[in-house]
Amino acid sequence: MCVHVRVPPAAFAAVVTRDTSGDGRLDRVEIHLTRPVSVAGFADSPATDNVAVMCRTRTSVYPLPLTDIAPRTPGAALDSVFYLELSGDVALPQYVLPQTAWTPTVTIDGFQDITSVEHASTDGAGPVIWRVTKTVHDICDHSTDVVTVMFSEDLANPPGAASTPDSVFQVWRLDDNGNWVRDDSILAGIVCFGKVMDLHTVQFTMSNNRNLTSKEYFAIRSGVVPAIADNASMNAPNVNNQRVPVSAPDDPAPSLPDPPRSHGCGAGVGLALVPPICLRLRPRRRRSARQIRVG
Ligand SMILES: [Ca+2]
Repeated sequence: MCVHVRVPPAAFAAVVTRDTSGDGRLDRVEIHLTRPVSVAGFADSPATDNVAVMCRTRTSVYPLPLTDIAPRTPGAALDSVFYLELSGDVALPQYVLPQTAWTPTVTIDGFQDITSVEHASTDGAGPVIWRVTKTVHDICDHSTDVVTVMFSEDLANPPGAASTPDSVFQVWRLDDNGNWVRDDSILAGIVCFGKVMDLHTVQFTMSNNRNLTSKEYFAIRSGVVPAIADNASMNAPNVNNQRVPVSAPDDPAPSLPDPPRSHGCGAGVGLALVPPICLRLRPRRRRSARQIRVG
């Protein structure tokens, strides 16, 4: 008598999101199975039609289309870890949203070797900077400029009074040849962050009187102490986390200044004196002796 024993399908041991490009959007979901399965049977291109990656936010449901399924070990006949590569099409509605906190569900149908039970992913994507905005209060006094930095997700410990901006951020600029040049010195001397707006938004004032422009780009320093990490899973930023240009308004027309404002974030910080009006006077040209008409 011949007895056939059917091996149960592999189940999900873990499903983890990735943002390998560091642009704040998910570009990979990594699935770990409880046992190796045939790479040829699962990772063939038609398989993408049978795999659904779906993210449900509070307001919408976003399908995340696949472009490829790849085994972790190139060339292997069997593997237990596969990369579901997600489309980075900018026309997708979710492209405009930060996704590093998303935890989509994965469903795989039509493969005897793999369970068809839906599985939620865990957050494996580190935070990135999503937006940097400079607010000008007095065009004659850059030390009153306020910089607001929004991250792509909540942080475990947003930088505050104990951190300096130049210890948290890198500042980059594109030179005339299109090459990146790093210059963190533009933040030197700013002693702390002035305000933590919420878990993903912080502010500081350009108390060093330097002029931050839209030519400067911010990125997160990787490996900073205290480390920047997301609140969900303590994921650190990628080394290649994206560089975001400062949104700085054009120089506004001269106007009456705001009332004096505080520059700092701790005890003992005084008020800045703001001049009542900003006038730039050009020296009067004196007439030379030749220009004096006689008679
Ligand atoms: Ca995250």
